[in-house]
Amino acid sequence: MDKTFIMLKPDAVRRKLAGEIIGRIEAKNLSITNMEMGVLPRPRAEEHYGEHSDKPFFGELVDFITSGPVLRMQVEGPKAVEVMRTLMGATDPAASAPGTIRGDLGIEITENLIHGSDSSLSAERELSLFFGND
Ligand code: IDP
Ligand code: MG
Repeated sequence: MDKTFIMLKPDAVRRKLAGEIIGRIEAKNLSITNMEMGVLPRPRAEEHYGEHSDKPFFGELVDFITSGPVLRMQVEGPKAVEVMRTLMGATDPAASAPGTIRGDLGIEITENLIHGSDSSLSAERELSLFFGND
């Protein structure tokens, strides 16, 4: 079984879409094997998004991701990383395909509802950062 790190962003929680999104993950027959809710401390958010620290949108991204509670999950299943990226859709919800979480539920690039690890290596790093395992 593969594992990935998924985080429902503050817009998803604020808009009460957590149930809708979790429903899609479960309907795909992936398993949620750890879950935690809370506001990310800023240093933790900056570490999580460290790869983007030199991008012009970094400050906005960290402001947004710390703006309210997020729901963090460990999700397991065959090809969990790739399957979740497919369910999520492209980064910009304005361009994500209909049928995907971002394509169906979002329209702005910052408020794109969900984070999912982009590789097994990122998944290990992110699961270790948030849940202390890999
Ligand atoms: P991903 O979430 O699909 O993996 P990344 O390129 O890793 O996309 O970017 C991380 C997050 O940064 C995105 O989910 C999005 O919220 C935000 N982001 C990415 N590109 C832009 C941009 O051009 N402007 C504003 N925010 C952006
Ligand atoms: Mg990414």
